[in-house]
Amino acid sequence: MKQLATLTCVLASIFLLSISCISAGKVEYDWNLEYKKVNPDGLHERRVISINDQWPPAPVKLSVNDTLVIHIRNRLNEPTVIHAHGINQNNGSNIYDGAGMVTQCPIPSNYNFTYEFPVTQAGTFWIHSHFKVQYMDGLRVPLIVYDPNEPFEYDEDEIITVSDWYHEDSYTNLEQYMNEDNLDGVEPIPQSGLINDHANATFNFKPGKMYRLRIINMSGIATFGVSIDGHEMDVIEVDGVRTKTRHVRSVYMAAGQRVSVLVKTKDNTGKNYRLHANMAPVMFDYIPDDLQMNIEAPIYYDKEKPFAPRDDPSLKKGDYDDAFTPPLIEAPALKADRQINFTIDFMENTDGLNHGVINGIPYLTPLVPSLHTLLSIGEYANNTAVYGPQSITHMFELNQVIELVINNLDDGPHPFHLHGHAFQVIARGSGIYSNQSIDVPRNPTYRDTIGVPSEGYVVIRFRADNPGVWFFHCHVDWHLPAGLAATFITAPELAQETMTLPQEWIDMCIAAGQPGTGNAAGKDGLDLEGAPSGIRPIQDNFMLGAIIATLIGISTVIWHVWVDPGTDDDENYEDDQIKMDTQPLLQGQQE
Ligand SMILES: *[C@@H]1O[C@H](CO)[C@@H](O)[C@H](O)[C@H]1NC(C)=O
Ligand SMILES: *[C@@H]1O[C@H](CO)[C@@H](O)[C@H](O)[C@H]1NC(C)=O
Ligand SMILES: *[C@@H]1O[C@H](CO)[C@@H](O)[C@H](O)[C@H]1NC(C)=O
Ligand SMILES: *[C@@H]1O[C@H](CO)[C@@H](O)[C@H](O)[C@H]1NC(C)=O
Ligand SMILES: *[C@@H]1O[C@H](CO)[C@@H](O)[C@H](O)[C@H]1NC(C)=O
Ligand SMILES: *[C@@H]1O[C@H](CO)[C@@H](O)[C@H](O)[C@H]1NC(C)=O
Ligand SMILES: *[C@@H]1O[C@H](CO)[C@@H](O)[C@H](O)[C@H]1NC(C)=O
Ligand SMILES: *[C@@H]1O[C@H](CO)[C@@H](O)[C@H](O)[C@H]1NC(C)=O
Ligand SMILES: [Cu+2]
Repeated sequence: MKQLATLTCVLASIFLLSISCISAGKVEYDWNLEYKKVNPDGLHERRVISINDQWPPAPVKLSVNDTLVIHIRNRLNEPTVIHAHGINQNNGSNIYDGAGMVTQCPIPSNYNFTYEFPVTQAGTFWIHSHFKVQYMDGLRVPLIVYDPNEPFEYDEDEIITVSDWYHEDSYTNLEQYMNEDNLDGVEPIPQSGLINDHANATFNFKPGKMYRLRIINMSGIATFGVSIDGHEMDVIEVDGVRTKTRHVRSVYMAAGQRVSVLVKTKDNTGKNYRLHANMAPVMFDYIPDDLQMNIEAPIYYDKEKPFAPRDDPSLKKGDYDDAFTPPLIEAPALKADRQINFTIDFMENTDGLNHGVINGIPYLTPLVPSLHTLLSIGEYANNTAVYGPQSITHMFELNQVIELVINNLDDGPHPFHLHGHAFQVIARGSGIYSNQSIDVPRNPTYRDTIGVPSEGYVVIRFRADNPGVWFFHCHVDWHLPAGLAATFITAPELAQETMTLPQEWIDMCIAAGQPGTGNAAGKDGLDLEGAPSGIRPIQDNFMLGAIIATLIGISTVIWHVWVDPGTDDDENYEDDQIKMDTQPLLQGQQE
């Protein structure tokens, strides 16, 4: 059987049929990672990470219940690690989650490594590097999981990616960002926005058809509003979760989020239209004069025909809400067993750098990946201390329902992503959440990435039903090395019983000169000497009291919404404020 599959692969390669080899539920890819020079915005040539000498890389496609196999050959002169964003890895495949120094050591240069895991969720996902800020060097690929029993009907299925684009490589940008001269934490501003990884992407629509457009936000930082002139859209999926059909004129998405919409095309080919992807200014500390915030791509019915006029921007204001897209399969809000309260902020720390902090502590990467620690530390695995003084570890019992409150004191929004689970979005609002009464939705949004508004909060709930180690972090790529991350561990004893740490994983750490087993310091038991620690905000009590007093004072003021209200030159979001507070969640019941 295996040989037959190999033969099919060989034949497929000879006839250049496909780079994937599909056999008996196994979908296999060979990825040769190398550098390549590209110029997708036509403004500047730069080095990217290519897959099989191709950039943008071809999307990964498979069907639900297939096993995805990716053989990585790292021919870069830097390490890498690959994460399938939104895939829950809940079939004992935690070791393939690909979060650098959380579930594995990065794959060293000139090293081969194979990912292999079953995929039981259908929908729109993406695969990206989870090593430092490397995905902004182009190592990011759509991952589409088809369902033979798809409940929605459509004729065509297309991918639209939106992303920001930097001319500098990510290491140069990171050096400038995490720098003593950048105490305000001003993030690098991209030079362009790309649709399908190109400045001049075009689309063709056939008349009288139903299209499913899978929109994926692969940005490092930019948030976009996406719309099509003259066409309406029905949201049917967020983050790999089918939703009740929701009629909108535009969708906006934070980094990491995905939305599928159904679009009925015109029944004649008389005109062509434009797809818009407008970057929301709220994510940027400043807007350079030469940055094109509003990008467009033509949608052709017939290239000979004229374009329809652009829509009146007022049609497209904020009718999509990433916290209010109830799932198709209704599920009431989970009853929380335990509450965890994360207060997040950015501030100067004792190392002279601006860090993101959770309850006053910046995340520091342990010397041993946390999953390696769990699987090699024996009876200490249920002690959060062994994962490191600053890995911000929280431990859950199997099937405990966790209510996680994220209070954001920062004046920028942060899209948070949980590995290994989707979560229910219970509430989102301005100011501080401190158990005040909220209208709990009847059928809460269920997704894996949610925007936490500036100076606002989000309350999410999830069932800790996935034994192992799961990263929880801001998906603004710059904020990961800045420390806006935490480690969640579920049922460590059960994880030890059901998983083993393969020698190959340990070897990869050793090849990089790091310990592959033991606690966060690579030692036994509770001896944590040498584990990264000691970086703390300079204002020790981090002025929480003062900041909260201010926040409570302004909590009645309409806040910066997650989707930015816009500036004068941002035609699609000219409304100054969109009041979202708890409004979208009102139709729920008081719990
Ligand atoms: C996009 O099209 C414009 C106008 O035709 C052209 O000047 C530019 O070079 C193109 N950009 C790329 C990246 O092909
Ligand atoms: C995938 O597997 C699950 C569990 O075995 C099964 O319930 C489901 O019907 C399968 N889906 C498809 C499309 O084969
Ligand atoms: C694999 O995933 C399916 C679907 O989530 C679940 O029903 C099954 O129990 C999982 N198997 C293991 C070994 O975790
Ligand atoms: C990695 O795999 C390739 C085939 O894909 C092989 O040619 C190469 O020798 C392998 N390298 C190492 C270091 O094992
Ligand atoms: C993608 O996410 C970023 C960061 O949150 C955001 O600024 C950008 O607008 C998003 N793009 C889209 C199309 O929503
Ligand atoms: C941790 O595990 C040890 C033995 O494996 C057990 O004695 C201890 O009670 C556990 N502690 C907690 C907090 O679960
Ligand atoms: C979370 O912590 C913050 C800061 O200490 C506090 O103001 C807030 O009331 C807490 N919220 C909850 C739900 O405990
Ligand atoms: C909020 O409720 C939780 C659990 O009921 C409790 O532990 C916490 O102290 C409360 N926080 C505040 C600020 O009331
Ligand atoms: Cu962030």
